Amino acid sequence: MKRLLLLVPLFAFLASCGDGVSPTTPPKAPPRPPRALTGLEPFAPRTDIRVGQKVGPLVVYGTYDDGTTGTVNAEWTSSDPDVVAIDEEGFVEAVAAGTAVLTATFEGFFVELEFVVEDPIPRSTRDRPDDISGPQIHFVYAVPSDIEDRNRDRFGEVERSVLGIQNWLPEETGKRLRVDTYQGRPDVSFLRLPFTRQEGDGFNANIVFRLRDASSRLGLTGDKIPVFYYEGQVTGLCGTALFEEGGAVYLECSDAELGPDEETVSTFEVTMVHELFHVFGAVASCAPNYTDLGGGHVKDVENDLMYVGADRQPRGGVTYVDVGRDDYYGHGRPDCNDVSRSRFLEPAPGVAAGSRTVEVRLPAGDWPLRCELEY
Ligand SMILES: [Ca+2]
Ligand SMILES: [Ca+2]
Ligand SMILES: [Zn+2]
Repeated sequence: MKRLLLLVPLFAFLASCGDGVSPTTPPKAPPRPPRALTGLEPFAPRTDIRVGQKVGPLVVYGTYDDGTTGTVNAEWTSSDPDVVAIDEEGFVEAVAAGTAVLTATFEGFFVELEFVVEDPIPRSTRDRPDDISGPQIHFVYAVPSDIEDRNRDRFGEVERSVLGIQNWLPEETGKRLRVDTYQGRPDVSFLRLPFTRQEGDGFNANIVFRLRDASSRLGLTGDKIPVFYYEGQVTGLCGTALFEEGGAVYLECSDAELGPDEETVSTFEVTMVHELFHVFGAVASCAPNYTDLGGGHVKDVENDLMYVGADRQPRGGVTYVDVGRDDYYGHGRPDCNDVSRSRFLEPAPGVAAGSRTVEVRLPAGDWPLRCELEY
């Protein structure tokens, strides 16, 4: 009895769905899926990495026939896990120098990414022999005593940041920094600091004095100014400069990538140039658009490199060096500081000011920055 009751509705259901059971009921079209997968697009933060470096997570976007995209839960495999390994969360680790192809598969589609792994750049904790004589800017990767060393010197982030600056600045000005180099590459120093991240935060803008003092361990020789990428935060500030003595950029100020590549500058590169211009004496009170807010900026155009960082606004993109060439760069007045005369700049061969190939990728909200100039 029970059995029969159960079977009857089930049979009725099957019959109504069956093909041709009743000639008066046309066969039902199968439900159309809302969209069909047409391909996969992979994303990696970068594919040129160095031994010991971890990047990720890798992400795979599905592309669909209705023009939409969405992340999919693809499966990754490495052609050579002894060169590039990938974990369950999609994080890639460079194991040894070489190349490896990572393949993502999902629902019958696959897509590949080739990774190139190089050995890390040798670390240096001392000023190495100089390629050039005279005034130079010396870049330092500085890490508080209690903070994880993220190897930004060894993994090439600082070097790419410097090269990005050296490509961008000439397009704006025709000049580049006189950078301390060793065997043709930026002579970047690593500096483990004698204070903690929290102590560093407590120093506020005065941290730049502490950084300068700590850099005595690098044994800098000659007419060099140390500038620091600092692995920590100074609440409310992205950078600080000390006239003729040093400058610092605080890496917790933004989520932007340090040294994305040599043809792109982002928050940290533009901020570093801003601080360097303070180091070189900008902006002097004789500038027509001068404001003493933050220790000497301009107040006329918010796209200006030296625009006062009084308010964070959701801007981004192009940044100009001294709009109108009247305040701090290239005005030529003998009685007012002109950064174009700085001994730390030199003509960049073969680059015309005004040409633009380097992309300025400032995330919205990262500019104007907050900065203080110390004396
Ligand atoms: Ca050197
Ligand atoms: Ca101006
Ligand atoms: Zn400033």
